[in-house]
Amino acid sequence: MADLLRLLLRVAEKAANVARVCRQEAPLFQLLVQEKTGDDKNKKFVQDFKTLADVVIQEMIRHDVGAEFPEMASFIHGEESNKFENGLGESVTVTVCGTEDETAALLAAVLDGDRTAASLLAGAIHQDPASIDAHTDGLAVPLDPSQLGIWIDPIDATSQYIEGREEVLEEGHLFPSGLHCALVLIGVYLRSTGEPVMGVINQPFHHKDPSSGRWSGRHFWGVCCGSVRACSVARAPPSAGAPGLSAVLSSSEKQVVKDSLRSLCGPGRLALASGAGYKILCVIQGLADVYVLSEGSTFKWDSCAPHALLRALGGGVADLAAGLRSQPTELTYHRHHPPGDGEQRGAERWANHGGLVAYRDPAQLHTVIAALRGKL
Ligand code: 2IP
Ligand code: CA
Repeated sequence: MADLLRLLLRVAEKAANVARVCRQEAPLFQLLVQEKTGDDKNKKFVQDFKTLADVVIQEMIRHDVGAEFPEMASFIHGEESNKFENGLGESVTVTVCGTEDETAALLAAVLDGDRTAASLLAGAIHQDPASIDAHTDGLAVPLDPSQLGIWIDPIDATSQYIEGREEVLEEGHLFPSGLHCALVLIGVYLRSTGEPVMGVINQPFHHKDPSSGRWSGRHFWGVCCGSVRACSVARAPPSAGAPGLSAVLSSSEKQVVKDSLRSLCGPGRLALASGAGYKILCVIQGLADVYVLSEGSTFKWDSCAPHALLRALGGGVADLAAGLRSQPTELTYHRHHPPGDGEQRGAERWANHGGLVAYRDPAQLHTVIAALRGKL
């Protein structure tokens, strides 16, 4: 299944191209940042353009993976539904068609006849990505496609993607917000147990060429199944001689969690950052030791891909509430929560309800849980 990994790296790069094109091409960018208010909201297509871009990316991944691995086609999930209603009240199901022209015609129907925007978007979807140098040669992955399912987050950290603030990143440093927080996340899990076994993360906006103004991205991958543990990121060395651990949290985290972790971590070792995927990526890269979230505000599509990379590095993503109640258990991806509860509707069914702790070192997971026990 190293072929699946290479395919996912390629489709993630295509997704990153679509994300970049939507910001670089003026007709698409205008749609992306338009404020929907009052009358305008009713005149324009009902869902916003960002949702359409998400759906298009999600459908493109479904199309490409389904073509090569038909056994997986009905187990490829994401946040969005592909049913749209345009300004005329017509319902359109967005799919990726056989040709660029057909896809453009379909998108034009959703975009209320905006052919320029539809053609630009279709062009990006049907373009072959630049070849990816992923160093996966010799990797053997003992998995069968009929055992696997996929979670896609086409663009995580939407608000940062739309706001578009540009940062010049420095290697080894965490940057709390900006375009670099937007990530394409594709995670693969085992249908039987829900374990995440393969993950691909693409960061579309990593470096901006000062002369051309063009962005280039970078990617990360990991595989963890049976005895195979492989990751494009080297294991971060333990924070040598540092007094405590370091943590990254959402800026909207509860005060009691911020306070508890601030005293656990020591001065200057608690950061706030945007994007659930970006925060887990910070842990993967060793920019923070743990990411703690006490709310059920992330979803399976946010955590599946980066979780696979953390497992490949000897860490994981645990359910915080379960850990506080009894034992830490790893998040799983095959069932909605709570199983069989008819009251959980839509996206909420797929929330990581108990919050989470992402970690590289299991000892640090236990330290965090001990520090929060009795406080939430
Ligand atoms: C969001 C996004 C947010 C995050 C939230 C995710 O996904 O990553 O940034 O909140 O949990 O579900 P926070 O930044 O406070 O951690 P999306 O942008 O795809 O909706
Ligand atoms: Ca998300």
